[in-house]
Amino acid sequence: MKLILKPGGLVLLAVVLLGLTAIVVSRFQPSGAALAKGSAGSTVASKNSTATPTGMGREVLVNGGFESEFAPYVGVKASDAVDISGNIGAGWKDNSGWASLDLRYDKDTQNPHSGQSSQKMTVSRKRSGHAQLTQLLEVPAGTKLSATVWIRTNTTTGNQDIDLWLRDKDDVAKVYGRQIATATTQWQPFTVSGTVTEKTPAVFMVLVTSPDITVWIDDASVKIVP
Ligand SMILES: [Ca+2]
Repeated sequence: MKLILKPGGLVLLAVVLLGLTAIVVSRFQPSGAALAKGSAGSTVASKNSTATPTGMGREVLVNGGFESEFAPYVGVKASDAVDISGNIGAGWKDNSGWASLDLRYDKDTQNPHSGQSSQKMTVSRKRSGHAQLTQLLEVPAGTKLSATVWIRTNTTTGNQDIDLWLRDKDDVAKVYGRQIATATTQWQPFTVSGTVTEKTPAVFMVLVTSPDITVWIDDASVKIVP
């Protein structure tokens, strides 16, 4: 009797294993896909950072230097009023699909702050909303974060059209930190810090609020601090 059932048992075991594998894959995919948008390297880095949840001084951003591959913009556009195109650094994601503006992302190699490249954002014809470059931060509630990012613009005088945010991914009212960056044509570092209070992922956001501006971003960093 046992000999007759054995092949059936093996088939059942295989089905169960396949089912478990499907569940594990489906659970990991959303955060990985949201972070990487087609970059396998960033997905792996994201999982690695999740595997070590604590550690003072640990870098939680992926590809802050914009030296990894750039990938074509892929996102949901809420209406025809938004036109987003170009290439975004691996690990980063646009969140401007709900706005009414023209926005182009480019890999820039002319004048990076360090390395070989920086992220260029060109905003034009903005009528509502903001251009938003974001990256999810997989850290537990209670984590204090300190963010730094180097920014320059095409404007000759300092402007206040760039907003740095640390906030909850879903709840726009849960703002952990905010700093307005007065950027110029020269590379300058800007910082923002805050403590994560929610269990949902946090997000680091560079908001470009000007209706007509070009911004370059490089050497971003978000670290866990005491
Ligand atoms: Ca760089």
